[in-house]
Amino acid sequence: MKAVVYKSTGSWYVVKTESGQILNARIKGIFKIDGITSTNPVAVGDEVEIEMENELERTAMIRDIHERKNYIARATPHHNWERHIVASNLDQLLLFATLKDPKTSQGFIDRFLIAAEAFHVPPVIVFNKADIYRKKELQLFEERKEMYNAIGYNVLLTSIEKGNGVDEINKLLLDKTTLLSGHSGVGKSTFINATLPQLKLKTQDVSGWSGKGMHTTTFAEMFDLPFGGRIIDTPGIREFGITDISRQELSHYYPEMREKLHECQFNDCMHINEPGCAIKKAVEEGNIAPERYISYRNILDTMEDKLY
Ligand SMILES: Nc1nc2c(ncn2[C@@H]2O[C@H](COP(=O)(O)OP(=O)(O)OP(=O)(O)O)[C@@H](O)[C@H]2O)c(=O)[nH]1
Ligand SMILES: [Mg+2]
Ligand SMILES: [Zn+2]
Repeated sequence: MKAVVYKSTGSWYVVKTESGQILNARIKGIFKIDGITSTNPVAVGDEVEIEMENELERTAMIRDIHERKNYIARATPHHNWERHIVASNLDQLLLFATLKDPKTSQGFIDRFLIAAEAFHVPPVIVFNKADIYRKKELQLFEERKEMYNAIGYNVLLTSIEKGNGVDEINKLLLDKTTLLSGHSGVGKSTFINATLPQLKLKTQDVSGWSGKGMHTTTFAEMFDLPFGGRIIDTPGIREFGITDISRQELSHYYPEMREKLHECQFNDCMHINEPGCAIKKAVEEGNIAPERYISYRNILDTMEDKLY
């Protein structure tokens, strides 16, 4: 029987069958998926073959996994930088960021965008908590929006708590499977509650950000949207470790660099200080945002430390 994985705790799963039945499922024995070594063999979004175990208790056994259309993986420090499949079979990524309480760094956003490019899943960036932004943060938002729009990324400003932007996001979610990600405390679960009030997902209490980095959501979980589509809530992440990208390839995942790479004098140019580098020239001439080039160099440096 075919089913889709809606929740994964690492040791058990919630799956939904084609007829809409919700079951608790486990994996039988050693489960190996060809070509992929990850800390979790089955992820949210996976289509699986199940076998009923106990009708009364609504339990099932996962027997097999169907080929993934795509997936998002990240490296985590908890597992010696081994890769962890966050979710699979996605149409889009929704990155929640904030410019205050907590502040999402540009480096974090860029790492996320690199993953989106590498896994071929289009991203949208949402800057939430607009209600607490002052002049400084609003100005920074405008700069970021302009920078990311120029290279093809959609950027929104929302205040989920005030109900601003919820409809706008929902329009983007229609009939798609969307992975929601971002730091802890940026309002991911608050957004899902705004769209699906009957869920009453746990969100950080106190009014806002305690600064302690407490994670409220602990497992990835997918929800059906009433208007069509699905959204996956995930636990907040501190950093997005990039997997399976070599230093040489990194610039391919910057869309604004990708289109100029072939103009570099050397085809193994790393765009650091090689002669005839088209990327450095574009930065100097104002055609590539200096902030993006700086993030490229910073990420390149961390890759030397084998953080990939
Ligand atoms: N000021 C303000 N606070 C918000 C807004 N949206 C959410 N919050 C608050 O931010 C805090 C964190 O929200 P959550 O939805 O729990 O954050 P999360 O991203 O799900 O966090 P994790 O589950 O830990 O990853 C809560 O106290 C929310 O009330 C907003 O637009 N403005
Ligand atoms: Mg949450
Ligand atoms: Zn170059």
